[in-house]
Amino acid sequence: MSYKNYRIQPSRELHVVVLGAGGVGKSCLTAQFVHNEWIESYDPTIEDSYRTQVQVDGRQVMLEILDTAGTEQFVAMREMYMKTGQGFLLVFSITSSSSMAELEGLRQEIIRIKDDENIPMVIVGNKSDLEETRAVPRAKAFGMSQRWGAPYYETSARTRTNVDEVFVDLCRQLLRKDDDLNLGGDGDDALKVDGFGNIRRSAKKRRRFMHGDRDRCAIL
Ligand SMILES: Nc1nc2c(ncn2[C@@H]2O[C@H](COP(=O)(O)OP(=O)(O)O)[C@@H](O)[C@H]2O)c(=O)[nH]1
Ligand SMILES: [Mg+2]
Repeated sequence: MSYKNYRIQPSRELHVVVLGAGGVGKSCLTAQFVHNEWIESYDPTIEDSYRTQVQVDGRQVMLEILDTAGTEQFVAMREMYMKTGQGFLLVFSITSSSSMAELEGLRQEIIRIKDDENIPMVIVGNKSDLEETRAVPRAKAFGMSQRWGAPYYETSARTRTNVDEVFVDLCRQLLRKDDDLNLGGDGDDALKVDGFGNIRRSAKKRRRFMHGDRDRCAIL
């Protein structure tokens, strides 16, 4: 074996959290992604985490996915998973405007808890197979995507449309953030890791990162 071309590709572990109102399809999306199966009816109170290997741009990552159920008895528990989570899928159903409105509060909470405006996120409009009962116009979701600088996908857990794409996009954002850390400079551009393994970016770098992010537009 030639050592010249041998590169160590450490397996990274990424923690993502699936958030959104009850009934939008968080568990169905997670089951489709992790197990490749459609489950018609999920216990709405089950909150569980899943580990799965994912290949992202030729890199192997171990993804830990927390499928939340909004059943936390203590605010502290919710804060804990928001702290540990490195990236978030914010899911609503295209058949429910209120489920989209709920994402605003969740995003604010994530930003507050992590004290970072640039947490990797993907906005997911699920149940795209139910076009005939759509309640959220695409333009409205696009608007939110632009405002938040987060990509928007419409998915169907039922038909498996865009299911892999949303998880892979989130992993890609996390890897990019991780690469930034490894390349990290010093002084004003320094990146710091807090006690939870989350990356903190200096104000200068944060601004640059945000502007770079404008290129990421909504994808369907
Ligand atoms: N038509 C359709 N129904 C879905 C889809 N995803 C979930 N559902 C249904 O929506 C309901 C709630 O799904 P679930 O994953 O339990 O929602 P959760 O509370 O967000 O975890 C179930 O009856 C699912 O069958 C989808 O993409 N299309
Ligand atoms: Mg569920």
